[in-house]
Amino acid sequence: MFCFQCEQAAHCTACTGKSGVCGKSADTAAAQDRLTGALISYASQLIGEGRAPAPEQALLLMEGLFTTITNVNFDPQTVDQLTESIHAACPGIGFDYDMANLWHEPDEDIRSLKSFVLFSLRGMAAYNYHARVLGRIDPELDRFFCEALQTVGSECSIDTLWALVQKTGKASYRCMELLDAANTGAFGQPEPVEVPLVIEKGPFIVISGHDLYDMKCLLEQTAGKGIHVYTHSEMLPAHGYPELKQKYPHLKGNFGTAWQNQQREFEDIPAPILFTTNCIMPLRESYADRVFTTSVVSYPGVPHIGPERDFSPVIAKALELGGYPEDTAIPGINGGRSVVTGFARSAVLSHANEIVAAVKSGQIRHFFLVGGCDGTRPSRRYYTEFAKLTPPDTVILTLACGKFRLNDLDLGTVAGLPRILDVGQCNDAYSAIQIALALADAFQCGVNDLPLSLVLCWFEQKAVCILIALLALGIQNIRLGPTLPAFLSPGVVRVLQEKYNLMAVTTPEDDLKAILGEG
Ligand code: FSO
Ligand code: SF4
Repeated sequence: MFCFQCEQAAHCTACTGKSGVCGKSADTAAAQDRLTGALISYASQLIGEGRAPAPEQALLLMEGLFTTITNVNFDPQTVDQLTESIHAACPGIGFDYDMANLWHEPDEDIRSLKSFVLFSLRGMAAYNYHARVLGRIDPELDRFFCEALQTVGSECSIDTLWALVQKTGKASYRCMELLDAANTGAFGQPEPVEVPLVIEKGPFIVISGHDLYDMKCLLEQTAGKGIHVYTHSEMLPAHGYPELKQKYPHLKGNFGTAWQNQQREFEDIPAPILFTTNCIMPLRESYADRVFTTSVVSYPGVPHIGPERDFSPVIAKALELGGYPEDTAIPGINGGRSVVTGFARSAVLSHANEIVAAVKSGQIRHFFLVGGCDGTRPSRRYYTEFAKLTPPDTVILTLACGKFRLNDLDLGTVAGLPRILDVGQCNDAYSAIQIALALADAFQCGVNDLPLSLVLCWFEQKAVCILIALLALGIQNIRLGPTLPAFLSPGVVRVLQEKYNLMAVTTPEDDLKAILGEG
């Protein structure tokens, strides 16, 4: 197998053995390559027809790309079924693109740029899919996916690929915008909310992943059944949406922390766990009989809830297991009893005047965006340390599952606001960008001239598509860690450094001094 799409890539190079660091088998990796090859050929055929793909064709493309994201699908059979669906959808297809052409491309910069685009498309497809299930479709965007896939499968120059990187970044931003419109249109503008971390006694269900439509379906089907629902990892920001939180009082709180702690946190859990998207990890015996998947997630032997979203088996499992006999605080959340989320753009910008006044009067000196994906590498302690070291006259915006590195820190308030503001999921990077644009507008300067620094952590391909969007928007001076992507060649990194001053994180102390000009 060959895979280097995530931050865990073996030896910071690539996973090449019998299985990847994530637990993906060589069989699954081969099936995902076959699927991607079929998607490239399918997209090329659709582009050849000279029109945007029909909605059902675009949905198939999004499902296919989403399926290959890290920690989504561990089952080669279901991956192969998707490949067969693509073949059935375009019987005229001659042969599929061979991914070995990309992985073994002799020019490392070409391989790097094509991989950067392909992995971004995978992340973007996830956001596009979430928007799509809520009824938001952009045919131009669908057409772009086809164009970009076709280019990845074609011979082209470095200049063409750099231009494609820029276009992909813009399309990624558009995907996030579409999803923001879908989520806020369906569930309202998020509001700040304190989310309990204590699990109340009695039957409950834990729902993980990013899909708010799945969340709504589960809440509807569990209403009035004496079952409580708890979010896990990236589902935490669901509590901020009025149409979810206020309508369904049995949405009680949050269970656990970031994805990489799930095997420990789910040990002997007396409740079912529903994975709606990444990040599912290889299952441990103590909870393997109570895991369910839906949508694009698939794991061998795990019951899968189909597109009709009938969660009856999950509900039956919750009633059978019965939950905890008493209210229970789950170990691993540093003993905290609640966390706060819901500081998306509308909530933060409702304080825009106070924030601007506080910056002008010197009460707030600097803003940091510290967030992104969490992961297993011990060096990710950097982000907790960084947050702890930030001075009291600064504000930290955070988002995605990287927030669990810092969202239980008690950093107090500044100018009447909590010093840590949780903007939401990874896709809510869009919301963070809107906050930055509004501040730039208020100060009549560019985003790069604001007292704002981005200190990001990445893990999988949604973070890749956020990075490519930030670069396309011209955002400079991003600090990225804990390591730089293995798929970025030294030549590509050099250009990104020259053009955007993109840099790797160093130590919290040194980075903070450099940012605040205290070096
Ligand atoms: Fe985390 Fe996993 Fe949201 Fe990623 S849960 S690592 S960026 O999937 O998607 O932040
Ligand atoms: Fe390795 Fe990451 Fe690929 Fe898994 S997804 S095989 S850990 S590079």
